[in-house]
Amino acid sequence: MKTKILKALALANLLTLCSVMPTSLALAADAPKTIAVSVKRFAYEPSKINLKKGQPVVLEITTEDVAHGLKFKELNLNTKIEKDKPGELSFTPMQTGDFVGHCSVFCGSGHGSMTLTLHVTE
Ligand SMILES: [Cu+2]
Repeated sequence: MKTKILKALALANLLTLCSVMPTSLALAADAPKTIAVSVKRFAYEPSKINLKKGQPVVLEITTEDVAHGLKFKELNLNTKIEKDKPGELSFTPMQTGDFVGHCSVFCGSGHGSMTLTLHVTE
C-alpha cells in the first residue's frame, strides 16, 4: 500500500517537473543566445560578434536586398539568406579565437570582401 502511494507521489513529481521544465530551460544561462544579423551588398551588420566558448548561439540572418550566404569554413557552417527566407546558423563555439565568415552566394562586385567575424573568448 505504502509503495503504491510513494510511486504515485513520484509520478506526480515527475509530471510536475516535466510541465515546469521548458520554462526553466528557457531561462537557464545556457539557453541559446539569439543574435539578429542583417546583410546587404556588401556587408553584414554587425560585422563582428563577441561570443563565449560553450555558449549556444543562434544567428538569425535577414537580407535587405538580394540573396546572400554566410559560411564559416572552419566551423563547418553555411546558410543561404533569401528575401522571404531568413538564414539561421545554430551552433555552440567550442574553441576560442577569431572565425571569419564569408558570403557564400555570389551577389555582385563586392561579394568577395563581405566578412563577419566571430570573436570567441573563454
Ligand atoms: Cu555574396
